[in-house]
Amino acid sequence: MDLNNTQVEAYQRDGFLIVERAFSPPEMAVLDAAMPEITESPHAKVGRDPASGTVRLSHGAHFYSEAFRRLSFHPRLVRPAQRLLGTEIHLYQSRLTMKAGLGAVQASTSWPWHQDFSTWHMLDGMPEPRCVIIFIFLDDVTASNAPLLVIPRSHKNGIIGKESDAVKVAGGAYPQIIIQPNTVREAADQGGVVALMGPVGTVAFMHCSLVHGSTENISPLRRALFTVAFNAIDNRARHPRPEHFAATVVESIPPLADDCLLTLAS
Ligand SMILES: O=C(O)CCC(=O)C(=O)O
Repeated sequence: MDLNNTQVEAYQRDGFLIVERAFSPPEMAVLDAAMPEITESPHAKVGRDPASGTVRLSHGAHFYSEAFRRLSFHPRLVRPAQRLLGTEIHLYQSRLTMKAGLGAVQASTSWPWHQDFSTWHMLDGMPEPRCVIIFIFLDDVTASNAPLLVIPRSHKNGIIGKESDAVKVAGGAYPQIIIQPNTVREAADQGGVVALMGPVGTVAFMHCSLVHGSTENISPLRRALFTVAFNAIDNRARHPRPEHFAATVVESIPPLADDCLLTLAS
């Protein structure tokens, strides 16, 4: 999958781009079958919601799940990321964020407004916001099941949160710089708010400085996103956290075939 000039311009202008059905139903079935490798593996770095016990966040599945390794290095993700960043890239991080549905009253699967780059800059020493984040929709994402919300064009304002506003998120997994309400309002006055929605197999490309967040999923419909973050190869983190959070070994991407998910099934 190659992006055309209009798509690249839209990404550069808005800070995000949605490509519907980038992966076919048989490919998504391979990934769905592999989900327990993340949610039930004793080796997975899983963050559970303390109140409900449901899996909320898990980093680094590309290290131990063959299906998610193939997804993470899939040419339909790697080639567009190379084009958007205009350089060679490495895989910085992969993660699953899941909202199991029927959000328990005390549980929270919401994500406050934030920028991923500010966290990576603070915790890992990523020098510049030259990283593209790609969400692969493991479920249909609709207005019902708490889609990711983004503020278009907010990637152009640099880091707009303060380190003193960092709070632990996802059941205490790591600190994240939260953007204060007035700042969110100012950004949304300029760019509005857009929900990233689409059928299973859709992918959304997002600039690592784009302001985003999401609400609790009280619907009975699961909403799981697998996320890969590709970083420019010359933008390596100066003091990365452990490998499942931030690549400590910066390696070029192995070439995989376009049908690599289907061949795993057979
Ligand atoms: O899954 C979500 O709704 C939000 C996840 C998120 O904000 C992130 O991965 O940075």
